[in-house]
Amino acid sequence: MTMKKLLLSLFVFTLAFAAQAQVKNIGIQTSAVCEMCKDRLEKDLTFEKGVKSVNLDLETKVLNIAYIDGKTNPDVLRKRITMVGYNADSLKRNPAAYEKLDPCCKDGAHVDDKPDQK
Ligand SMILES: [Cu+2]
Repeated sequence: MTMKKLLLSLFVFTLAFAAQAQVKNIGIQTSAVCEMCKDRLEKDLTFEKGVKSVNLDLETKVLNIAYIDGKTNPDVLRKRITMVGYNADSLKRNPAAYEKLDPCCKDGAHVDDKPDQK
Protein backbone atom coordinates (compact mmCIF):
# COMPACT_ATOMS: atom_id res chain seq x y z
CA MET A 1 0.00 0.00 0.00
CA THR A 2 1.36 3.40 -0.93
CA MET A 3 1.46 6.26 1.53
CA LYS A 4 -1.14 8.10 -0.49
CA LYS A 5 -3.55 5.18 -0.32
CA LEU A 6 -2.91 4.75 3.37
CA LEU A 7 -3.69 8.39 4.06
CA LEU A 8 -6.78 8.23 1.90
CA SER A 9 -8.18 5.20 3.69
CA LEU A 10 -7.41 6.83 7.02
CA PHE A 11 -9.31 9.91 5.87
CA VAL A 12 -12.33 7.86 4.77
CA PHE A 13 -12.29 5.96 8.04
CA THR A 14 -12.23 9.22 10.00
CA LEU A 15 -15.18 10.58 8.01
CA ALA A 16 -17.18 7.39 8.59
CA PHE A 17 -16.39 7.52 12.29
CA ALA A 18 -17.42 11.18 12.53
CA ALA A 19 -20.72 10.46 10.79
CA GLN A 20 -21.34 7.55 13.14
CA ALA A 21 -20.69 9.68 16.19
CA GLN A 22 -23.38 12.15 15.15
CA VAL A 23 -26.18 9.59 15.38
CA LYS A 24 -28.19 10.00 18.55
CA ASN A 25 -31.05 7.98 19.96
CA ILE A 26 -34.12 9.28 21.70
CA GLY A 27 -37.25 7.70 23.16
CA ILE A 28 -40.34 9.88 23.00
CA GLN A 29 -43.48 8.99 24.95
CA THR A 30 -46.50 9.11 22.62
CA SER A 31 -50.25 8.51 22.88
CA ALA A 32 -50.26 5.76 20.23
CA VAL A 33 -53.00 3.15 20.63
CA CYS A 34 -52.73 0.35 18.11
CA GLU A 35 -50.83 -1.23 15.23
CA MET A 36 -52.18 1.44 12.86
CA CYS A 37 -50.78 4.19 15.04
CA LYS A 38 -47.44 2.42 15.00
CA ASP A 39 -47.49 2.25 11.19
CA ARG A 40 -48.60 5.83 10.82
CA LEU A 41 -45.99 7.25 13.18
CA GLU A 42 -43.12 5.14 11.87
CA LYS A 43 -43.92 5.98 8.24
CA ASP A 44 -44.33 9.67 8.87
CA LEU A 45 -41.22 10.11 11.00
CA THR A 46 -39.13 8.19 8.46
CA PHE A 47 -39.59 11.12 6.09
CA GLU A 48 -38.36 13.68 8.61
CA LYS A 49 -35.00 15.14 7.66
CA GLY A 50 -32.11 13.61 9.60
CA VAL A 51 -34.03 10.57 10.83
CA LYS A 52 -32.16 7.28 10.43
CA SER A 53 -34.60 4.80 11.94
CA VAL A 54 -37.92 4.76 13.78
CA ASN A 55 -39.54 2.12 15.94
CA LEU A 56 -42.61 2.34 18.15
CA ASP A 57 -42.84 -0.01 21.11
CA LEU A 58 -46.58 -0.63 21.45
CA GLU A 59 -46.20 -1.90 25.02
CA THR A 60 -44.78 1.36 26.30
CA LYS A 61 -45.94 3.62 23.41
CA VAL A 62 -42.43 4.98 23.27
CA LEU A 63 -41.24 6.00 19.82
CA ASN A 64 -37.54 5.25 19.51
CA ILE A 65 -35.78 7.40 16.94
CA ALA A 66 -32.18 7.35 15.73
CA TYR A 67 -31.34 10.72 14.20
CA ILE A 68 -28.36 12.67 12.98
CA ASP A 69 -27.43 15.32 15.48
CA GLY A 70 -27.33 18.72 13.79
CA LYS A 71 -29.81 17.74 11.06
CA THR A 72 -32.71 17.54 13.45
CA ASN A 73 -33.33 17.66 17.20
CA PRO A 74 -35.76 16.33 19.83
CA ASP A 75 -37.96 19.45 19.72
CA VAL A 76 -38.46 19.15 15.96
CA LEU A 77 -39.21 15.41 16.29
CA ARG A 78 -41.74 15.95 19.09
CA LYS A 79 -43.42 18.70 17.09
CA ARG A 80 -43.73 16.40 14.07
CA ILE A 81 -45.38 13.70 16.22
CA THR A 82 -47.97 16.21 17.45
CA MET A 83 -48.74 17.13 13.83
CA VAL A 84 -49.50 13.46 13.10
CA GLY A 85 -52.06 13.58 15.93
CA TYR A 86 -50.26 12.18 18.96
CA ASN A 87 -48.93 13.58 22.21
CA ALA A 88 -45.15 13.67 22.40
CA ASP A 89 -43.76 13.77 25.94
CA SER A 90 -45.27 16.95 27.42
CA LEU A 91 -46.24 18.39 24.01
CA LYS A 92 -49.95 18.11 23.23
CA ARG A 93 -51.13 16.69 19.90
CA ASN A 94 -52.53 18.90 17.17
CA PRO A 95 -56.35 18.71 17.65
CA ALA A 96 -57.13 18.84 13.90
CA ALA A 97 -54.69 16.01 13.19
CA TYR A 98 -56.17 13.96 16.04
CA GLU A 99 -59.69 14.40 14.64
CA LYS A 100 -58.57 12.92 11.32
CA LEU A 101 -57.28 9.70 12.92
CA ASP A 102 -59.23 6.46 12.44
CA PRO A 103 -61.75 5.82 15.26
CA CYS A 104 -59.67 2.87 16.49
CA CYS A 105 -56.71 5.19 17.03
CA LYS A 106 -58.44 7.53 19.45
CA ASP A 107 -58.21 7.52 23.22
CA GLY A 108 -60.05 4.63 24.85
CA ALA A 109 -60.86 2.97 21.51
CA HIS A 110 -59.60 -0.40 22.69
CA VAL A 111 -60.95 -0.23 26.24
CA ASP A 112 -64.38 -1.87 26.24
CA ASP A 113 -65.62 -0.94 29.72
CA LYS A 114 -64.79 2.74 29.56
CA PRO A 115 -66.70 5.24 27.40
CA ASP A 116 -64.79 6.86 24.54
CA GLN A 117 -63.18 9.98 25.89
CA LYS A 118 -61.84 12.82 23.86
CU1 LIG B 1 -54.16 3.30 15.99
